[in-house]
Amino acid sequence: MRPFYVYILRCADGSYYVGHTDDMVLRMQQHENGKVGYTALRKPLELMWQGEFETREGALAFELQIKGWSRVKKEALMAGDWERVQELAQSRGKVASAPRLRQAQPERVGGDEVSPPPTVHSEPVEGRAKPAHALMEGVIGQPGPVQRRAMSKAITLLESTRTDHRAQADELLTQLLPHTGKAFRLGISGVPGVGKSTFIEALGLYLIGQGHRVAVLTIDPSSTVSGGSILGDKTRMEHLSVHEKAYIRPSPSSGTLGGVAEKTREAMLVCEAAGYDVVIVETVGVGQSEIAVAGMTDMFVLMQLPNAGDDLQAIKKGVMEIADLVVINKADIDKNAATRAEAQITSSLRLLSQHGNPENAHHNETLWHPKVVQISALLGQGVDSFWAAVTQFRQLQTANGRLATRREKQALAWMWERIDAGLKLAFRQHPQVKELLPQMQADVAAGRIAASTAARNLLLAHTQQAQAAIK
Ligand SMILES: Nc1nc2c(ncn2[C@@H]2O[C@H](COP(=O)(O)OP(=O)(O)OP(=O)(O)O)[C@@H](O)[C@H]2O)c(=O)[nH]1
Ligand SMILES: [Mg+2]
Repeated sequence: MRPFYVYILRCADGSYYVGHTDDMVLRMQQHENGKVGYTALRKPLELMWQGEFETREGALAFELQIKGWSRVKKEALMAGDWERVQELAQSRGKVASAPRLRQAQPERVGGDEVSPPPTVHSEPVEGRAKPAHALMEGVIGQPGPVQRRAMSKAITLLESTRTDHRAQADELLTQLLPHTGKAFRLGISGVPGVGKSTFIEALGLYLIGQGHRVAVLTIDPSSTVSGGSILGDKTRMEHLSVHEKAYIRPSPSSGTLGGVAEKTREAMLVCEAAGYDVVIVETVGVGQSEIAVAGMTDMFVLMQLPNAGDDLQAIKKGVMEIADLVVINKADIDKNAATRAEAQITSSLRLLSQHGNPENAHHNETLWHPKVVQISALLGQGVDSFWAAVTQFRQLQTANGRLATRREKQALAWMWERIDAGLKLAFRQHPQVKELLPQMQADVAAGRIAASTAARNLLLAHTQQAQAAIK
């Protein structure tokens, strides 16, 4: 008999949605399409937890139970911290009743207490975070469910905005760092619908077939506002997402692009430490997210549709300049158009490299010259030639030292980016600045004071206090 699932989704308004189903994939699609009722604000963003049950009645009973739980208790369940769930149940004088589970139940701890439901897939939120060292050991340990769980917990810790979590997160990063750096970091971008997810599914499965372990992370600029297509991507990469050698993590869904990019970089380190040797960072081709992805990967791939004009868009936005490889997808629809696009883009790239980088003007065998390949992600055609080009890029850039230089520059740029962001935050939170800011803003808006004068006044308020503290 088919199992039944109880699941928890995190919604755009910060609330949790609890539901049950006997078909997770279908249900996630329904959620994404809005077929299972939501308000605009309650749009579900991420599957946080799911448990498997023998019967519908069992699932329903457990679903009802969870629905009555406090947020803290739900989060303890998502964190897999069953002891805490029980503690919370007991502190309210109640004990959760035991669901009938499909899998063998762990031994009971005592009298009336319940055993935890088996967690098939759990991505905990802020629960009681494990000490950094234990998480690190889990991440660098044997591949399998235990490692996967440690990875999810580690990434959740890194994503947390709580200051006490941040200290642990930094400790974790420092411990993970010696185990990172061995993977190849591949950035993939393109307009919505170009076929990124379809391609990553085909590529991921191809790479797994070659013995690689593949991690996929996404930067979704729309998710910083509305939640984006997070559930969609997880379910669309249907075969890859369930493969034991693949790890797919959707975009963190809050904050600015800078914040999201920061979390993705850190998640990338977790995946590398866990031994994933190809890390793919996907982003939808709108706005600045491409630049962010190119700034954290070894190679940046731009996906294009085989219609003319599309490449002009990319040139206008300056994306073509940063592409190391351009992929023309959907070549199966119109082979001639794809070939025309290939010729056009090849010549655009040649022009760009001549104008942009004098070093590239003469063909130099030790340097990489951006290439164009045609593929059909849907039919899985061209994946091998794509990977051959990636391999060639990697070999060349390793031999000429550019890969190492690129990573060094990225690490330093990342440091400065964080310093800038940190200073800005500290500035805004500064009591004197906070006090002065509304007046200054009003004065600038009304034209009573020059913007630069207001800025100087505010900066002065900030530094004077800092200096007073030193004295
Ligand atoms: N004919 C054809 N269709 C394709 C190909 N690749 C993708 N598609 C189809 O194009 C549509 C969009 O593909 P996705 O992989 O979801 O595109 P995406 O770039 O991930 O889109 P977003 O996540 O919305 O940014 C789907 O219906 C795919 O089946 C291809 O090579 N040939
Ligand atoms: Mg997609």
